[in-house]
Amino acid sequence: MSTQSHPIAVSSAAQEKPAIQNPHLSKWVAEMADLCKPDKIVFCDGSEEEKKRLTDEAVEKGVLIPLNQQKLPGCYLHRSNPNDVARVEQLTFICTQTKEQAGPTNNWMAPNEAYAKLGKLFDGSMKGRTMYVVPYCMGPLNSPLSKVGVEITDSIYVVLNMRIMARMGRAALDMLGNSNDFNRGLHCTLDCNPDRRFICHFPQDNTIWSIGSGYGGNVLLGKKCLALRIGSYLGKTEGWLAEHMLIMGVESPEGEMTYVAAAFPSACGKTNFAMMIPTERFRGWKIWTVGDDIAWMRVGEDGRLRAINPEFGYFGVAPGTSFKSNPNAMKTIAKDTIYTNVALTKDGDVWWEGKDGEIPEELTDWKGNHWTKKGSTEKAAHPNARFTAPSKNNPVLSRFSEDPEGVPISAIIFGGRRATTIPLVIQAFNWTHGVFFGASLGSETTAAATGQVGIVRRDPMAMLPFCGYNMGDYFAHWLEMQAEITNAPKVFMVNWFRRNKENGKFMWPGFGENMRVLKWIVDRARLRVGGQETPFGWVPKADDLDLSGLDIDSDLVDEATAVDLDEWKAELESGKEFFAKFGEHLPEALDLQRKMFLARIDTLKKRKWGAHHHH
Ligand code: GTP
Ligand code: SPV
Ligand code: MN
Repeated sequence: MSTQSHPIAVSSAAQEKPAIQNPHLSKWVAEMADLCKPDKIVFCDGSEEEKKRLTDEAVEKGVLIPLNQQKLPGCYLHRSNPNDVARVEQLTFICTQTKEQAGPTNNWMAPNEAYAKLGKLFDGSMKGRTMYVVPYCMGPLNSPLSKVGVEITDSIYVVLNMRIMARMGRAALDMLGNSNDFNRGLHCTLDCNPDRRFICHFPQDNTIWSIGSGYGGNVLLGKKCLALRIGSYLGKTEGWLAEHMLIMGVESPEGEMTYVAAAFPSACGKTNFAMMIPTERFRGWKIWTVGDDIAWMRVGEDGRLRAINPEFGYFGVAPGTSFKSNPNAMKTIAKDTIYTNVALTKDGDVWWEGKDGEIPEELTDWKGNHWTKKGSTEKAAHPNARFTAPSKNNPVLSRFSEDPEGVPISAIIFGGRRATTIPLVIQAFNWTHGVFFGASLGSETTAAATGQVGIVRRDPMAMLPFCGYNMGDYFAHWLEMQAEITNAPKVFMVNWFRRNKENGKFMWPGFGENMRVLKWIVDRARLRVGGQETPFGWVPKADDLDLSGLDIDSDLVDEATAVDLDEWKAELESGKEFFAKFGEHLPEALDLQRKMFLARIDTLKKRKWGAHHHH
C-alpha cells in the first residue's frame, strides 16, 4: 500500500494478509482515495460475513427495508431518489480521443475535459463517508473470455447489488493476480443531483467514472458500462463481440440442445424469453437460461460462435412479472433478492402492476407514500422497478452457464417493440443480410431510460445506448466476424409487439407461446423445415409454424405475420436517414443491402405483390 493519510479498515477475512497485494491496484486505490478523501476504506472480500454486516448497516441507515422474511427470506426493498430511476442516456458519455471515434450516436467529451470536470466533483466527495473497493469478475472465473474490474463506490446498495450481479471479492482478486489488466471504475452518489450526474467511459483507458446517480445501469459498473460500452470497444480491438443479448439453450423432447442468442432493446422481453416455459403444445421442450441481458461472443477453436454470460445475476424489470407471464422469474426472486422501487404491502410483501392476484386495496407506493386502489391514479410501482437476484436461484439455469468456453450459438435473433410493419418472424438470407437486419432494428422507447416512452427510434442490435465506439465501425466489425466463423449462426428478426390496428391490442399472445416461433427458428437453423422466400427474407409457410391449440383467431396470426410493401418502404426510408449519419464509417455492404431491398420492393410493387402473400 502506498503511503497516504487515510485510515484503512479491512474486512475481517482479509486481515491476515495485506488487503491488496497487486501494486497497480493499490496505487490506483490510493490515488482515488486522495481524490475522494473518504473517512474510511473497506476492501470487499465477497464473504457471507461481509454481506451480513453491510446489509445490517444498510437497514440501519434506511437504505434497505427488510421485507417479510417468512414470505421472502433474505429479501429487501430499496427506494431510489425519485429523480434517479433509470439509465440517463443524455448524461452518458464516451470519452475517446476524438469525437469521430465515439461516432454520431454517442455523447462525446474529450478525455482531459471529462477527467477535469468530474475530477472537481469527485474531489472530497467521500468526506465523512466510506469508500468501498469492490473487485469483481465478469464471466466465469478463469475463463479466457472473462474480464476483471474493480469498482470504487460510496454506496452500500451498489456493493450489495454488485455482489449479486458479478463474481465479487477475493476470487476476482485472485484471478487478477499482479496483472495491471483490470477495469478501473469510480462511482460516487454525491447528492444525487441530476445537474451533477455524469456517466463517463474512457475506452482507451479501460476506465469508467460515474457520479451523481445511485441507480442500476448508471452505477453497477460491471453491467452496461464495462460489459457493453467498454466491452464492445475491447471486442473491436480484440476480435470478439459484446452484445445486449440473452443466451438460451433450447432442448427438444429428444434431448437435442440448440443455443440461441437474442438482442431485444431494454424492457422488450429478454428476461422473459430467456426463462420461458413452453406452452402445453410443446410439452417435452425445455428452455435453459445461460444469460438474460448480455452476451460476450468469440469464435471458438471449432470455428463456431461461442457465447458466455458475463453476469452472475439478473437485474430484471418487475412490472409485468407474474406466475402467469414468467413463473421461473417469480421463483428466482423468492429469496435473496433486492427489490428497487416496487410497492410494499401491509404485511411486508412486494407488489407491482401486473403481479398475480387481486390488486391490494392499500399499499405503500415506490416513493414511500400511502396508495389506495380506489383513490390513487399513479402507478404503485415505478414502471422501471427492478429485482436483483442471483442466477443460481433460477430453476432453469443452464448447467453450461459457467462453461469457460461458452456455448455454441446456432441462431441470432433481433427483436424490437413495434406496433406496425415488422412481422412476427422473418429469417435473413445470409450473414450480411442478417447484420443489415440488426443494423436496421427499430423499437419503441421504454421506461428503462429516462425520456419519452413509446417513440420509435433506430436501435441497431439493441445497442444504441451501449456501443462504446463509432457504430459505423461496429457494423463493419459485425460484417468482418464472418471471416472467422465456419458455421455462421442463422439470423432472424422477431416482433412480439405488433398491435391490432382496430383495437390497439397486441396481436400475438407472446410469452410461452413464443415457443411456436422459436421452434421454427431452431428447425431453420438446423436446416430441416420449410419456409417461403419473400423480398424481405424467409418467412414460415402456413404449415411451418405450429399453431395447433393456439387460442386466437387465425386472422390475427395472418395479420401478425403479414408484410406490407408500403410500410417497409417507409421503414427503409427512415433507415436511410439513420445510415447517412455514419458517413464514411458506414460499410458499403450495408448500404447496398438497403438499396437492394428497396429495389426488390419497387419491382414487386409494379406487379401488385399483395399483403395476402404473407405465408
Ligand atoms: P432489460 O432488463 O431492460 O434489458 O429488459 P428485458 O429485455 O429483459 O425485458 P423483460 O423480459 O423484462 O420484459 C419487459 C416487459 O415486456 C415486461 O413488462 C414484460 O411483461 C413484457 N414482455 C416480455 N415478453 C413479452 C411478450 O412476449 N409479449 C408481450 N406482449 N410482452 C412481453
Ligand atoms: C437495460 O436498461 O437494458 C437494463 C437495465 O438491463 S440497466 O442495468 O439499468 O441498464
Ligand atoms: Mn438490458
